[in-house]
Amino acid sequence: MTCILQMGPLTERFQRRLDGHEVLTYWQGDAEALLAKHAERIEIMVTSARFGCPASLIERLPSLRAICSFGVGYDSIAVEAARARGIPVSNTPEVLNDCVADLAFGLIIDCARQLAQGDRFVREGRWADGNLGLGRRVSGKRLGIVGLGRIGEAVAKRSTGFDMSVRYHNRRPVAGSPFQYEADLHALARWSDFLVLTCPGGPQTQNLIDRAVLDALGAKGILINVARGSVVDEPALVAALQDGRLGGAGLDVFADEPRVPTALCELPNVVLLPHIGSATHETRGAMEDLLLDNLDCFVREGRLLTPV
Ligand code: 8YV
Repeated sequence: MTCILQMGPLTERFQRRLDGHEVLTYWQGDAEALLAKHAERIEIMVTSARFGCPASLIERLPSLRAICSFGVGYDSIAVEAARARGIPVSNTPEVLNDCVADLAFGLIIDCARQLAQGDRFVREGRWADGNLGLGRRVSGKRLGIVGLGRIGEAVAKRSTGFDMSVRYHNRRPVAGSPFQYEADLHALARWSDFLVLTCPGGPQTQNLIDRAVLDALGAKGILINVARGSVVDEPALVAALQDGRLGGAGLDVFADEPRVPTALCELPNVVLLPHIGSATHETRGAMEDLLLDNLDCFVREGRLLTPV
């Protein structure tokens, strides 16, 4: 029986599939007492992009052999500290690409065509008094992608149905990509009608989208963030939207989730979502399956299927 430390709740179905292991639930009850009693025996950690794992916790678990995470992003997990101890970390890549890309496109269309605004307009009984103002066309526009990885590629694929032209910014050009690489992020923002963020979070991309990038995107530009809140300088974003220097924003992620700045909630040209990029029955099920497959493989063979 493997001793597993689980950092936060997942579905009932997931918990049932852990039957047969000893599962310690970190989020329930007194975490300190739990560690004092069991820290020495914990072999595998189950966590997620949301619950994370700090280096200080890894240090306290002398028998830890693997970390299995739910989600593709691992910026909240101390991967370097784990690596220094020879502890592999798995994530759940690929299975969520389509749903996150679908949501990015949903935000593009919502921001440009005012779906959420129009819905509020009808529900609040304002239609009888006049029409909703005009939105912006989506088809044929310029789509800039920051981070042409697996999810960025899925966003680019969807753009073909909208006859959009696509350019991207990465640290390095992607070999064999049909899309035009833009080494200068500001130039990409100036060119783009929609700038979609699909890059990883963490120190390397912290506040990558700052005031200068937002100004380059401009008063007609729309920022879409399905990556991490940390990628955007959030106060600079609020100021750009308030001043009308940026046209709009569709945000699924925030700097300090689940807290969302009140100033953002007060702006009409912003669509706000509670971090639901991967949140469909199908995709969350596939993410759970991949986490459990990693865990089973590690217990049986001592290796992970999708190590980061
Ligand atoms: C999830 C995510 O919301 O995969 C990621 O990196 O941010 C999302 O899919 C997250 O993993 C849930 O904790």
